[in-house]
Amino acid sequence: MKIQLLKGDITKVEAEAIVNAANSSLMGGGGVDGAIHRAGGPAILEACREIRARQGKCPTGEAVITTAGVLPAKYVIHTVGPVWQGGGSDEAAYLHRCYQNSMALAEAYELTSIAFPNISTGVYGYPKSKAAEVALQAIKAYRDDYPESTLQEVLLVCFDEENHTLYDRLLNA
Ligand code: AR6
Repeated sequence: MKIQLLKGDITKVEAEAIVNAANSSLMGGGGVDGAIHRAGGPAILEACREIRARQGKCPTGEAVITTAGVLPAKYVIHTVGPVWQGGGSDEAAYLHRCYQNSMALAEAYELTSIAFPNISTGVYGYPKSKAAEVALQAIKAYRDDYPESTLQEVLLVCFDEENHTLYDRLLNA
C-alpha cells in the first residue's frame, strides 16, 4: 500500500473514493464538506438523505458511503471527525477510527484507492500536527494489519500549506 501526499482540492482527485469530513447530520456544511457537495451535485445529498432515513445520524468516528455524483471519484466516504475539546475527550481515538473505518469501508467495496482530507483540522479545531500524527499512525496500522487489502494507494490531500508541510515532514522523517 503506497501512501502519497498531494496538495490541493480533493474534489479534483481521481481516487476511487474520496473521504468527506462531514458532520453527524450528513446534510452538508462548510469546508471540504461544502466543496464536495457543490462539485459533486445533488446526487450526493440525495444518497445522504436515504442513509439518514435508514440509520439516523452518523456517530463520530463512523463512516458511510455514497455515490460521488459527477466528481471524478466513484464514491464519497463520509466520516465524522471529533470536535477538538482540549484532547481529554478521546479525540485521538475518534480521529483514528475515522481513518480506520473509512479504509475498512473502501475495502468492503473492494476499492484500490482512497483519498483523505485532513479530517477535523478546520472548523472542528483539531491541532494540525497532532491530527497528522494520528492520521499517519491509523493508516500505517491499517496497512500492517491488512497486508492483503484491496487498497493499494492512500492519498493524503492537503488543502493548506501548513498541513502539507507537516505531512511532508512526517512522511520523510
Ligand atoms: N479539498 C481538500 N481539503 C479541503 C478542502 C478541499 N476542497 N476544503 C477545505 N479543506 P473542515 P472539519 C481542508 O473545516 O474540521 C463542515 O462544515 C481544510 O483546509 O472542512 O472536519 C462539516 O459539515 C482542513 O484542513 O472539516 C462539519 O460540520 C480540512 O479540510 C465540519 O465542517 C478539514 O476542514 C467538519 O470540520
